[in-house]
Amino acid sequence: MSPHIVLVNPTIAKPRHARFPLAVLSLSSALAPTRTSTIVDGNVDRSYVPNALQAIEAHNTRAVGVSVMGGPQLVSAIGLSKAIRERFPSVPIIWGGHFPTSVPEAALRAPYVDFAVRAQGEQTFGELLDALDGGADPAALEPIKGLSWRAQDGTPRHNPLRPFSPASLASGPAYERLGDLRRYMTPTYLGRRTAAYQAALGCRFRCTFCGVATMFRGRMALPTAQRLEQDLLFLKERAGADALQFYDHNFFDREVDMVPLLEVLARVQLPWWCFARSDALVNLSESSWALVRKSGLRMAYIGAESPSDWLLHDIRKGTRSDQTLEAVEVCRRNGVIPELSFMLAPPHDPEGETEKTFEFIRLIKRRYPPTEIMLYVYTPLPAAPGSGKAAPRGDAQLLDSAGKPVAFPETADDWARPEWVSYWCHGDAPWLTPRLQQRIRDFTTVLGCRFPTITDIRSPLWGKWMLRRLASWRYRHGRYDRPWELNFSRKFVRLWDPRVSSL
Ligand code: B12
Ligand code: SF4
Repeated sequence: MSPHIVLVNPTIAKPRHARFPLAVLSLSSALAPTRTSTIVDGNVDRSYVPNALQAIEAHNTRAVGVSVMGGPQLVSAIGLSKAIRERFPSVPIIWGGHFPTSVPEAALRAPYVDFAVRAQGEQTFGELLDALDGGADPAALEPIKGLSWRAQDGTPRHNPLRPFSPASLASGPAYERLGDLRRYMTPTYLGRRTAAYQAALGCRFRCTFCGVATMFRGRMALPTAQRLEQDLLFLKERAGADALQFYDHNFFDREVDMVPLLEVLARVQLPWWCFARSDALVNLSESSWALVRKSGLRMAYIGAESPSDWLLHDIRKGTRSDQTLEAVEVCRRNGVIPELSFMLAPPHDPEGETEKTFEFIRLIKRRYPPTEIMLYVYTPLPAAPGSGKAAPRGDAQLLDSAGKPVAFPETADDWARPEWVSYWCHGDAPWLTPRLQQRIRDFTTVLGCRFPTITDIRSPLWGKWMLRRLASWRYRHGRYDRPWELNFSRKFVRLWDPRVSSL
């Protein structure tokens, strides 16, 4: 048996929002049966740093794999990796996930990261561990596709990307590796025990702003209906799930391929939530919608992004604003709540586009008030090495609010600074003036109080009712500025922010 591997999912969410850590679960399954591994999950285990150190010590550990998304998880991953480096200087630390996939060079500049795995990790990780068994000779590292590493003189090397692989679809997640599954199925507005599940891999679109396009480069694969049914029945009958949150980047793919999967969902009968594109929903036939209704789809998260067709075209979204409106209408007719996400303040005209988006949202709310709205700031990331991702228009000349060129951080520690954590979370960008930041905050407050999200199951009903009443005159008259009374009241009624913790 080869030496042991410790896999860590650093904290990104509160325990009550923890979901199955699918990345480390998938890696752990891919390593078996030739390697043993321990999973340490910082979302359910607040002592995950000492516990990871203990796991390294308890076994003959060959390496530690750390899953890293930019934003708050990067901050957790840095703390963990520094602690490991200090205590076990010779144990290799391998980062994988969206952060090293998008900015591998920044990861490799950190003295506490030895290797960065870009995009899908299962095979690259296995090959890297084999190379480490043999002493990590550069000749053994060079052919490993998807790997970024440091040459002996310290220069970063980015091996070519690995082609897309549907291999991980062959078997279901090895949930037994997670111990008590109830920790991962917490109450949401969908049910008392909501399970996270990913059916398909990847996405066939290549929107320029999206981390998924960087990871999958326009490729996707669906599971078989049999595999889906097996997994969902396990979750429902053995694990006790009573609702499902699909993590598929874009659930509704080509209709002909989706029908067998929708039939499974209609049989399994669990209320569900998913990501979807407006064009796919608008083009779905009546018979498929009948299956969707039967299966219990409650909400579809749709990347509406912008009301401006030129911008949608520019970011290669492939949808139009009229399709957003049509999708809202078709969801309404079929009893599904559309959850629309918008990207505010694109650098070409931050104020103008933001105001236009606010008006579009008002139009949508008039047509179908239950529509949920998620507001983000447009924050394109630098193009990843070898991703072939087109740079967003004007990316090369991104200017901050003072007219100076925007310089992206060059190290992991710099990406962990609060302003860049906020950038990764789509919360702020250097080209936003303080005035525009305030305007976005104010609109978000008024809108969120006027239409408290249905996903918020913890705030008391009286509190939501009070905020709705307080906010209604502001919303009606478009008086968003300085909603001090709402900010004050929200100290007592803490509304849920699904942008931070999802459902
Ligand atoms: C679950 C999830 C969350 C959960 C995290 C829960 C957890 N990790 O336990 C929550 C809700 C907390 C979350 C938050 C955020 N998320 Co999030 N999230 C997801 C989601 C829906 C699923 C991730 C997942 O489990 N995928 C399934 C696994 C199997 O795939 P994977 O993680 O990519 O792992 C593979 C590879 O990345 C790699 N890999 C991963 N880790 C490792 C480790 C090693 C050692 C190796 C070798 C390889 C490796 O191998 C894996 C298998 O092939 C994705 C979208 C998606 N469908 O992927 C977005 C996504 C990852 N999130 C994203 C973002 C931006 C965020 C936020 C930072 C910002 C935001 N506002 O959304 C927030 C942070 C909010 C805050 N303020 O705190 C983006 C990332 C884009 C990018 N370029 O970074 C995504 C892609 C959504 C999107 N379409 O934009 N998120
Ligand atoms: S369709 Fe959605 S998931 Fe796919 S690349 Fe575009 S934004 Fe990303």
